[in-house]
Amino acid sequence: MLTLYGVYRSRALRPLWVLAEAEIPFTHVPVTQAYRLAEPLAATAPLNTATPAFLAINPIGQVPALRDGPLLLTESLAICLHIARKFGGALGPASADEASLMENWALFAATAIEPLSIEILYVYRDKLAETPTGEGIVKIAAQKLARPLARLEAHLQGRNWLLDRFSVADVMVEECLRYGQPYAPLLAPFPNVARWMAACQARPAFQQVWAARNAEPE
Ligand SMILES: N[C@@H](CCC(=O)N[C@@H](CS)C(=O)NCC(=O)O)C(=O)O
Repeated sequence: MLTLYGVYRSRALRPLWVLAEAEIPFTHVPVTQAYRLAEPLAATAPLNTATPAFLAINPIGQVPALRDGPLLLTESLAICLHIARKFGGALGPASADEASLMENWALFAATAIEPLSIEILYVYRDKLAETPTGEGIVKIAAQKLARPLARLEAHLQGRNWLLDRFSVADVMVEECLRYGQPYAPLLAPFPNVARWMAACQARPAFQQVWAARNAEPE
């Protein structure tokens, strides 16, 4: 049985979505980020990323983590790839080349998208979007995202999904790009990307994990 550590309001949402897509049974341990703990959240989160019990699982003290028998993984996108490859049927690769393609999209998401989109997320999370500093950070991040987004836009021309079907590649790239969505103008020049994001987020499994996320305390 798989055990996934991490609340829905974290990068654990990525593997939780993959698990929901493929209806894979698993044990969920909702570990909360220690930095988010303040009353009343603390009362509902006895296990958090700073507790010794969790640090024994992931010494970096971050979620998600996945245990699959003797295997322990602590990177969200590696966890997504592992679940999809081993248990995910068509969500995972059907050939060695597809496995390479999915890894390519994982690294694109982690290196070209997430470091910039998360800058946008932090500005909105910290309610700085209306300040000159916040506006500056968002505009620069959006400018830098234009290049990877143009690449994504061209790839999605005439395609519904990143591969020839919905797969873990879509989950990984969508989830990394979602952090930039609070800045509405971000996707305006990229209609294929906007259409694909909407299609990803309309999937019943995404809706299911998103509802679970929204049911958690902020
Ligand atoms: N590279 C890691 C980053 C994980 C990460 O930053 N997790 C955050 C939650 S989304 C966390 O656990 N933060 C708690 C902390 O850093 O103390 C991954 O993608 O799995």
